[in-house]
Amino acid sequence: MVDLFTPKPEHKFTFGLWTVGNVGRDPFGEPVRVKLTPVEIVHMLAEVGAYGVNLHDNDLIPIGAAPAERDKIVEGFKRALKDTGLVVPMATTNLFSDPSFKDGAFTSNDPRVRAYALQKTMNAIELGVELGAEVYVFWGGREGTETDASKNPVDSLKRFREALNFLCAYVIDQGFDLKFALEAKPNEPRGDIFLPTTGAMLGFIGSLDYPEMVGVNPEVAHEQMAGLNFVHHVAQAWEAGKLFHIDLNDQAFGRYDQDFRFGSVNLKSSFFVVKFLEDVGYQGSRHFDAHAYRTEDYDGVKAFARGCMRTYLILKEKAAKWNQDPEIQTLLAEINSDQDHISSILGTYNAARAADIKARSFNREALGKRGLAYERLDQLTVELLLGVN
Ligand code: GCO
Ligand code: MN
Ligand code: MN
Repeated sequence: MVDLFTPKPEHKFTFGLWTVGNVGRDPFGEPVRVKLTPVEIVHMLAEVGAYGVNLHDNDLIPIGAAPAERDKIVEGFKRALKDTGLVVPMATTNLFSDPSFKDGAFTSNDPRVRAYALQKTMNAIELGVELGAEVYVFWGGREGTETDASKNPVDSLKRFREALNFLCAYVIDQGFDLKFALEAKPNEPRGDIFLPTTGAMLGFIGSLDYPEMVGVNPEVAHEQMAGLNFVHHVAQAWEAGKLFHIDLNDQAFGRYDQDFRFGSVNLKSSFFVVKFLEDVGYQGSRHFDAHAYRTEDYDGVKAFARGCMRTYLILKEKAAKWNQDPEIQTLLAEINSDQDHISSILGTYNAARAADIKARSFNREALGKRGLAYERLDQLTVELLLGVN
């Protein structure tokens, strides 16, 4: 059935090879689905209406593959992209699966591991650029500790900074048109991961040699694992001009890293994410970093992928409705009204303005008594989401 919410490439939905390709292994159980080839995944994504496919180097090329094998795989993959019209907007490095990275990559105490991580990343950057990627994600899954006896956190930050500076300079030296996006996560697979939130990453970017090249890739589940408000993190990243990419999925607070279908757990917060991205005119791809329940076969995986995208499109329509709803808009106008034109005396400091503000008298009691009607506003939002109005 084709309807208003049928995903199409123009919607710019992307999935990682590792997402729809997830075979359902977990710490307690073996795979439940056969492994699809990257070419099969590309065809599946085209069938469900995605725009692009993102990848880690080793999602496509087995670690340790000989150059000839690499080239053959890339050639076949490029053919699949051409046949389906899918693009590769983002690429990244797997710096977490191989045992050599068990204590981190760029923050490992062992300089040999740090050098190997640089080598692997430079090769993976070349692969990403060859496939057309414009954004390169850094998710430091193993950059952390179980015990703080093991690593000096200050040295670790210095090492991470040194690696990013090195790789930025490499990209510039190669003449690649590539931006970096740092993805924070508080824990899993490490006990604690350094720079655990998007806010921490934003602060860190200011300390880099090429801060203009580096932004963030916030993920719904990661901020929620930390018990934080995802929309606020996305907003801060956007306001800083740093929202280079986004990982959409869902997650119950306080649980393990669930990677559920977008919108499957926290509908209202998913709504505000979509509304934010659409309202500000975010132009990047809408990437889903999630996977199907372990109960599913490949029909279930397609249902999962379609579900992520349909929910996004439905919430996008709800956001447009919210923006046009007369009752909601009346309430918003009241909330944002500028009684007594006080906003004219706010703004940048100057001595006259400070004197003006000091001289005013404010009716503190009346300010405290004023009801703000956020209950009504929220209920209207909920009813709109429930399809009642
Ligand atoms: C996770 C992360 C990863 C990264 C991916 C791209 O929790 O495992 O979200 O899926 O996003 O490695 O860098
Ligand atoms: Mn994740
Ligand atoms: Mn992610």
